Amino acid sequence: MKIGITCYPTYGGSGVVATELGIELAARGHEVHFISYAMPIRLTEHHERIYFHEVEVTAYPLFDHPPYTLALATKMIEVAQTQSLDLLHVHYAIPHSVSALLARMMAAPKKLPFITTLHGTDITVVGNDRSYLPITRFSIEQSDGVTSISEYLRKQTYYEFEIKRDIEVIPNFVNCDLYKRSEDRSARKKWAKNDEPILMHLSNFRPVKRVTDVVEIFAKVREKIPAKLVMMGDGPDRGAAEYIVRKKNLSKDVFFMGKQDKVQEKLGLGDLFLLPSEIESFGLAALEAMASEMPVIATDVGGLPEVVKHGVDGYLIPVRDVDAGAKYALEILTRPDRGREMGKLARVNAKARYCSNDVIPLYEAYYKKVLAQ
Ligand code: GMT
Repeated sequence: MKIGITCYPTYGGSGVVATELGIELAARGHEVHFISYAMPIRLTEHHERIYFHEVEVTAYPLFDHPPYTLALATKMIEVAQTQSLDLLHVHYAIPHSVSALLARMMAAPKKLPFITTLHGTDITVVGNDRSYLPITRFSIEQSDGVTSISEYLRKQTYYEFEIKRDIEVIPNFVNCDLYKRSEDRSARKKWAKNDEPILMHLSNFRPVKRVTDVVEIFAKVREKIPAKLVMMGDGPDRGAAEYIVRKKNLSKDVFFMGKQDKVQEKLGLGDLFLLPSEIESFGLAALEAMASEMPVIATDVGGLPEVVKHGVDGYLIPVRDVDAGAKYALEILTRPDRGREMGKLARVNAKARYCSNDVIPLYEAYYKKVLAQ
């Protein structure tokens, strides 16, 4: 198939999922055309059958807000026609599904179906804003296919938008061959000279991720045992997290790595992953950590209970409850095996349900179903 994929190319879960999906589809012989305003951040290497088409938004003094949605629709139809695309697959409803809808209308009488994949904040935060709700609902209803990355998000979409149409749950996935525990344990020394336990966090540091809670949990752990914290990613709350680290005299124990590519190389070195988000429709970073054999402490919200099983491959805590987070972290890290058994189970569970080898065929089958409609 020839598939046009649109996503936010920046540091965020939906862009990561879209990019990994494109890479996996291309590896399975499909031709993939990314259409966005910049190269997706995880598209760092050359891949056969993957192409990138940049959307340029013309500036004009009259445009206080250059019309990206229209420029994207124009690029979509141009790529669809010149590359003979079979379908468009947009990730994150706003504004991508609106652009795809316009492109489909422009393509008529030729068929150009589009699928919208809902990721989370497009429904739970942005889409639910009254000003965006009607157009988001409309573009979801008009999509030829709609998928959601968790059961939670599917239910939430029905509830918030009162939508009647089918929504297929196709969960997020991880490449289990790429994401695994690192054999090179000496690489841990750059953070933990004396082989202290390493806690990790990976996100876009937006307020919803509660990165300050990550630091608070770590500080409580550090009061009891030697440990290190590796913070991967960047975003608005990094300053606040760094401030707490300095205030608590933890600068020697906490490493702010900034935005990372090849996160799998770092995740494979950790002992415990923290994801104390306010809301999370899935929690892709938790899944990547589990595949890397790290137990996960996450909040008991949204789609996270679908990914992390409390007491089995990690623990679920209430939002803001840093005491519970620290208690469970210490319970895991002071075990004689430092949580290795739990970490191994995390990988077993991740592999059982979320390996790309099993999930990508679900997308392929869904594409075929939509094309046959
Ligand atoms: O919150 C983010 O990381 C950004 C956001 C996005 O769309 O880029 O992430 C959402 O999509 C991810 C990939 O499907 C999910 O793993 C995240 O749980 C979801 N974020 C929220 O629901 C807050």
